Amino acid sequence: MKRILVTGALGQIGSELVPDLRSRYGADRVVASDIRLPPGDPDAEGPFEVLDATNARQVSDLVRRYDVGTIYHLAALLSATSEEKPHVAWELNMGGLYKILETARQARAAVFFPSSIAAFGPSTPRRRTPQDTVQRPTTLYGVTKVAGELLADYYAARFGVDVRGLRFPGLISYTAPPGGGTTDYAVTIFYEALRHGRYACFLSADTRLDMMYMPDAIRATVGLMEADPARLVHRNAFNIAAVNFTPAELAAEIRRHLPDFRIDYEVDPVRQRIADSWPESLDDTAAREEWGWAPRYDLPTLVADMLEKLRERLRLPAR
Ligand code: AKB
Repeated sequence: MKRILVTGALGQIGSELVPDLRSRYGADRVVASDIRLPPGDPDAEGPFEVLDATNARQVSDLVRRYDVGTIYHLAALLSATSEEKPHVAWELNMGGLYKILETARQARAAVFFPSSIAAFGPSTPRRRTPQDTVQRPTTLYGVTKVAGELLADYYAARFGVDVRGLRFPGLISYTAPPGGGTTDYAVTIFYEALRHGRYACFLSADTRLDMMYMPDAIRATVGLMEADPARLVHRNAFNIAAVNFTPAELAAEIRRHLPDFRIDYEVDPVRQRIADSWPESLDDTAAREEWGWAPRYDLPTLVADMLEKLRERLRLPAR
């Protein structure tokens, strides 16, 4: 049976997607890969390979060696790091995707590509942003996401590659720490609340954005890849939405569990500018109608679960 390859497996999504795929399809069928080795035994839970996704030879050798039929291509820089290192971001986010799509075309493999709310810009309708609308992002990360969506659709239409994508909102997880995103505040706030009882937020109190708990993001990813292709009108990439809040609203919900928690605001102008260029909320009707998307976590259940799981992970005493 064909195997599954995950690039960027040690990142925020990969850290939870790989175990989920292994429990669904079998540990040996899922090859995790990243630019670096994980700590400990890399093959403890299943096969692991060091892979530079921008190296076409490495990608095609690996796909051939493991007889890969599906690639979840997660290796990318996030928005804030992409603004710091635009050239690296272009190389990895676009160069990597191109190499993956080319390999997929030759190997007749399917591809999952994560797009983002960052694929929209200030001229996009800000509230309940439609599935098909203006996409003129003003961040390099956003430019790579729109270009990626278009390239993925091109490979589907021109070469018949089964490539599908999601426009992820900010993702919240207790497994992997955040890394270089604008929505990272919504993860760091939980660590700081539990450890120190206070947090200095780099976005302003009223910055409203869509967010999603990682278990929903993983279900969406697998749900889309398992969807009947005959029902898909869209491919790259679907709006998906789950939870919508501002830093002040998230802090208020955390305070229901930790009444002494305090939030201050030390706004970072770069990340604030990025967040202000993104939609406040997305309309995910197409995903609901075409493949049955529906989130399970709302703000209260997300916060309660996140605090409980993170407390265990950080080995903090239960309250
Ligand atoms: C980021 O903040 O860069 C990401 C995203 C919204 O794509 N979490």
